[in-house]
Amino acid sequence: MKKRVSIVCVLSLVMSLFWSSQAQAATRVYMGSWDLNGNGQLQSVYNRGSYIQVEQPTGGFKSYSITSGSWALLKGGVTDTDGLPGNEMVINCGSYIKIIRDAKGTTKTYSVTSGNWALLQGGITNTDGNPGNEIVINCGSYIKIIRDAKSTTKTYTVTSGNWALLQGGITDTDGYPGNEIVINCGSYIKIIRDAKSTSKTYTVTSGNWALLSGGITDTDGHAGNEIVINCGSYIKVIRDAKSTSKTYTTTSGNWSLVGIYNYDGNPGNEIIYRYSSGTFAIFDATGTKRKIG
Ligand SMILES: [Ca+2]
Ligand SMILES: [Ca+2]
Ligand SMILES: [Ca+2]
Ligand SMILES: [Ca+2]
Repeated sequence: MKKRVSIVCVLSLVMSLFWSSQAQAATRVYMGSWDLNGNGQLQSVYNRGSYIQVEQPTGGFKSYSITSGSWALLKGGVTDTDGLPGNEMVINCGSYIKIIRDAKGTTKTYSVTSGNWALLQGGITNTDGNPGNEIVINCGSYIKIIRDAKSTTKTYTVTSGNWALLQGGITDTDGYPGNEIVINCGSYIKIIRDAKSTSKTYTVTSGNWALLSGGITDTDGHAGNEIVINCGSYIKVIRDAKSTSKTYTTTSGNWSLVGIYNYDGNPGNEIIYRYSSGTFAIFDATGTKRKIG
C-alpha cells in the first residue's frame, strides 16, 4: 500500500512537471508584426519567454534566444539599426542590449552598464550620419551610443553633475549628416557630434538661463540649427556649425519674445522680441539687431 502511494506520488510529480513545462512552452505572446527581413512584408513576432520567434516567409519560425532573465523591447526599438533593409529589434536585457537582425538571422550583444541606464528620449536616431539608427543611452555621467551598423559603441563623458537633454536637443547642429545631442549641463551646453566622434562645450552663464521657445532653429542661414538662449539681459546664439557663439544684448529690464521666424525673407530665422521701448529683431545671419517697430 505504501509503495503504491509513493508510485502515485512520483507519477503525479512527473505529470505535474510535464504539464508545467508544457504550459511554459505553450506561452506565446504576440508582440507585433514588422518587416524584419526587409522583403517589404510584415512578419509576426512572438515572445516565448526566454526567446523570440519570428515567422519566416517560407513558413515556420526562426527562434532567437534572448535571456532567461527579464527583458523588454526598447520603446521605439523596432527600427533599422544596421543600415540594411529590414527592421532590427532592440532589446533591453538589463546590463546589456541585444539586437535581433532577422534579415541576417543573427543577434548582436552590446554591454551597456551594470548601473542604471535609460534610453535617452528620442535616442533612437541617426547620429553618425551613416545609414541606420544609433541607440543613444544615458548612463548617468556618460552617454553610450550603439552604432549597430558598425557593430561598435562609443562613449562620451557628459558631467558627474546634473544634466538634461535640451528639449528638442537631438537635432542637426553642425550641418553635416547625423543628429547632434545638445545637453544642458547647468552653466554650459555640451554638444555631442557623434558623426565626428567628438563633443564641444559652450559656456552659457552661471546665472539662470532658458532655451527660448522655438530656439532650436536655423538663424544664421547656413546648414545646421543654432541654439538660441535667453540669459536675461542678453540672448546667446550657439552656432555649432561654426563652433562659435554670439551674444546680443537685450535690455536690463523685462523683455518678451515675440517669436523666432523668417522676418526678412533671407535664409535664417530672425529673433523678434519687445520691451517698453519697442520691438526689435536680431538678424543673426548678419550679426545685427535693429528696432523694427
Ligand atoms: Ca536593417
Ligand atoms: Ca547611423
Ligand atoms: Ca549633424
Ligand atoms: Ca544655421
